[in-house]
Amino acid sequence: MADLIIKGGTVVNATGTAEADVVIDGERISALLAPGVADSIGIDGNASRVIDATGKYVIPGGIDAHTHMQLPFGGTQASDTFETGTTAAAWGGTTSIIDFAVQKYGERVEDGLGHWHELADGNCAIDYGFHQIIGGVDEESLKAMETLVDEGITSYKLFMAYPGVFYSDDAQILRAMQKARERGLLTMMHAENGPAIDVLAAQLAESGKTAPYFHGIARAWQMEEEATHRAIMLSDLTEAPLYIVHMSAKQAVEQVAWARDKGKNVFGETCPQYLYLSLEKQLGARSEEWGDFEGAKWVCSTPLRSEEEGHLEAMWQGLRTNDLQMVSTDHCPFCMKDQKELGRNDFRAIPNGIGSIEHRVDLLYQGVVDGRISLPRWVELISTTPARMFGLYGRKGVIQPGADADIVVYDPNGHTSIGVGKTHHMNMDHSAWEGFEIDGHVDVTISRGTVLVEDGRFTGTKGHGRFLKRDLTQYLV
Ligand code: DUC
Ligand code: ZN
Ligand code: ZN
Repeated sequence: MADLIIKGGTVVNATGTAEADVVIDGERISALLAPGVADSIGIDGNASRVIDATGKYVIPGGIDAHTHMQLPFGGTQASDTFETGTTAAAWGGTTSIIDFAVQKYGERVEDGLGHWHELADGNCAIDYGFHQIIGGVDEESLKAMETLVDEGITSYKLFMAYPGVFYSDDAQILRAMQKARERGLLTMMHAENGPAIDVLAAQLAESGKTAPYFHGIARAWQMEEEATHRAIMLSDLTEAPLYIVHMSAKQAVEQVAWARDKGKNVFGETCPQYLYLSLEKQLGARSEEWGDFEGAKWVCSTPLRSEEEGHLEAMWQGLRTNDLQMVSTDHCPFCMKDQKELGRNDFRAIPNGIGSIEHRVDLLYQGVVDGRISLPRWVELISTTPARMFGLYGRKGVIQPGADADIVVYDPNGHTSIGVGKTHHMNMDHSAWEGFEIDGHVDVTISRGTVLVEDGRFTGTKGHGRFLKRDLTQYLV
């Protein structure tokens, strides 16, 4: 009769909670039943499998809308492959990712996208979609943007940072936004003033300030606030909706709040590292093994910011007030050995990025335990809003009949220790989250009706994950 019933749990959607049994047929949810109904109509005895979720939350699988598997960066590439990264994601309760296909400067967009399919197709343990990085805005790439929607790619990313690598100037941004407005694409922006940052970074390095800590000093909050404001004004002019990625400065969030109060279609994303980790605590760290260089583990852009200056608190507040709508990881792992080490003598050569894909669902749940967000808001942040923002809602992001059976059984009485050493499944020789203790645990992860993780074992396979052709953002209609 049914293939799988998840029984006795509390179903949590973004709209609230309900005691219900979830019935799954094939890859989809077929029914939600009030407690006792499955028994009384006899589905229960006939189901191929019953998972007991008594005392646990049954939530839609996490959607991490900002990941960088195998991103070429700083003379190396992000250390997770699509296989290792999506396997780690499943361990942590994430059942879909949206990764960034890269068009490098001088490369055709179609070729960059084709390469990304070669890397991902057949290798993912969970479903995956792509945003498109446009690394060089010119006549050819503007033309290529016209067909992205047909490929199921409804969002693209520009960089106001990284001159000489991914950087776009204001004229290029304006032209890309005009094209995005025409085609319905959502513009995602890395909003930091790259040219000014590079001057500051060079001045610091030349005066002998080469430790990882100075990465955070060079990438001052003013650089994020200014770029965020400039992106908002260009979006306003072109009427192209705007999504600012990985926000960490409270002043930049104020810019987004200002734009939203004026009714503009501007959205903001932050990441777990900007909620929990700080410039003084992590980048000021010392260890016997790495000395001053320990801080390289936390070199990412935008940078970790000062807790004393109130940036971390402002991110939590933005999530409460909905001035920030999204929490993605910006998962971009690099090992210390041979990768972060490249910048041992100069922070400018440290590849930028932190690996968190396995921990996002847990880290946000800790926000519920700590009284910072509600249970439904947790689900909204980890799953429902990413689904709506990036054209997946209905299929993903909700537990309801007809939706894909992407489901996590989460134990609020369980515990997750992100201990020292290899207590995670990401392809990294360290963890940015070492020592974190979470008052909750991902017990079971299910993707389209297939159990990927249970009883502390991974039972999924690479190649299970399918490419997600996405609709236009559902946030504007
Ligand atoms: N920031 C990072 O930390 N890593 C990858 C690219 C980016 O913008
Ligand atoms: Zn970025
Ligand atoms: Zn990124």
